[in-house]
Amino acid sequence: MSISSDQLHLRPEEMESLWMPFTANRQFKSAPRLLARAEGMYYWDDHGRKILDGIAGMWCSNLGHNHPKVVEAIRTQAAVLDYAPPFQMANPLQFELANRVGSITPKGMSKVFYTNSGSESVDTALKIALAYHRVRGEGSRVRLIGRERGYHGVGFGGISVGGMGANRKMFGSLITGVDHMPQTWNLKEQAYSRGQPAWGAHLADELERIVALHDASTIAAVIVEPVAGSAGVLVPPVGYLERLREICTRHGILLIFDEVITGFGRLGKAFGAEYFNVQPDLMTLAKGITSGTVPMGAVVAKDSIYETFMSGPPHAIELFHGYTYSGHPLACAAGIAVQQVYQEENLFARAAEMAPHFEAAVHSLKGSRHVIDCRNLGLMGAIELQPREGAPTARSFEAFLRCYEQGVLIRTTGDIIALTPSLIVEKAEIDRLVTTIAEVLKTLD
Ligand code: PXG
Repeated sequence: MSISSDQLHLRPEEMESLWMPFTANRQFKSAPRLLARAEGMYYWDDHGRKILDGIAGMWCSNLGHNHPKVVEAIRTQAAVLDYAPPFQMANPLQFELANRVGSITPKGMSKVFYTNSGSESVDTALKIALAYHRVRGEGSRVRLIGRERGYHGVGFGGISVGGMGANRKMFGSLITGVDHMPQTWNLKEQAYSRGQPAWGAHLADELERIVALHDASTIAAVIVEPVAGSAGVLVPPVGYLERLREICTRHGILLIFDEVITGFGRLGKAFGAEYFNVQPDLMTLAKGITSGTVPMGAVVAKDSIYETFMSGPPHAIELFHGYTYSGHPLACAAGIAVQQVYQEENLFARAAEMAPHFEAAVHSLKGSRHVIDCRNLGLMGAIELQPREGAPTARSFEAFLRCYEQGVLIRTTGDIIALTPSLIVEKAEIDRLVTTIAEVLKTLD
């Protein structure tokens, strides 16, 4: 299907009504970048220019774009059942997808609660954690612990436990009773780590300090991303997650893994929990659950947590929480097709096979102009640049714009370039990503 470029070019006045998210609106509208079509590893812009997608859309299109089986599933479902209410009712696809997701999660963790985004998944998981302790008669466990540089979406719960200053400072006092562990990345000790850094497991002991300060009896849950994504691919030091797990278990605190990015093959396994062999109590999912095709998120809970809620009279609602679009039929149809293709095409294993080539490619940028660190795990990679004197983030944003001019889509956060290709990426495409970045860095002040 082709769309004529006449239909797509926008005049400035046609862009006025839209307030764009996490975007420099005026800069964008003065030089818009419009994506018109996609297939596999590529986008095409409104001029018909082909663009290699180095970031799986935005960490979500794990299957690559417009997989024919997924397109067909969504198309078919749209004509069969457009919507069904999810409270006191259900549609059959909800069960099928929950069973599929529940079959690849860690053992004893098979209860799937649907949301529509990562942010909703995080707020849902935090609420489940608080409610769980209350149902068990430990209602004093109300504190939530996050981590500096954590990204847990943009809901009030998510920004409260999150650790990105810019995402928090405009929005008042946030939710109370939150504390933060230190982030785990250290340039001096960890620069150019391949995979997990050897240094830094002791940073988990900061949780012990926080527990001593507040007392375990006041703490409900700890939430971390197994690998921090948005903050620039901060890979957990060897032994760090194991120590967090041990401290949480010892103090009766729930451990939540935010697997919105690390889920569905990003690390070469179904989930970070499997990759690191550390089991959380709750997991938050989104993005790869439908490979970004239809908005959807989910929280996966340990069976024992679900069972704890199933204790009141059978006619009573156990959890006063949910969304109009929880388990939307189109999202479920997309999710089922996506999970099938992950399996048929063995894509998680493929990502694991591709990871060494990706690692070598990311680290080939060591020595390139402005580069101060390269790091990676699975199909997540970051290249950190020296910020320009007096103008932080300017250099990486220029790198983004120039790569885009060269037909390569990357993402930047601060002065960090992130790469996170779809699981179908070929070696030659990985090579093109890094050679383009290397060439662009040469041209930057
Ligand atoms: N948790 C994590 C770990 C995420 O990465 C969310 C929650 C929120 O998901 P929603 O679906 O509400 O956006 C995310 C989202 C980037 C980038 O380039 C990453 C995300 C979103 C936008 C940009 O780093 N992750």
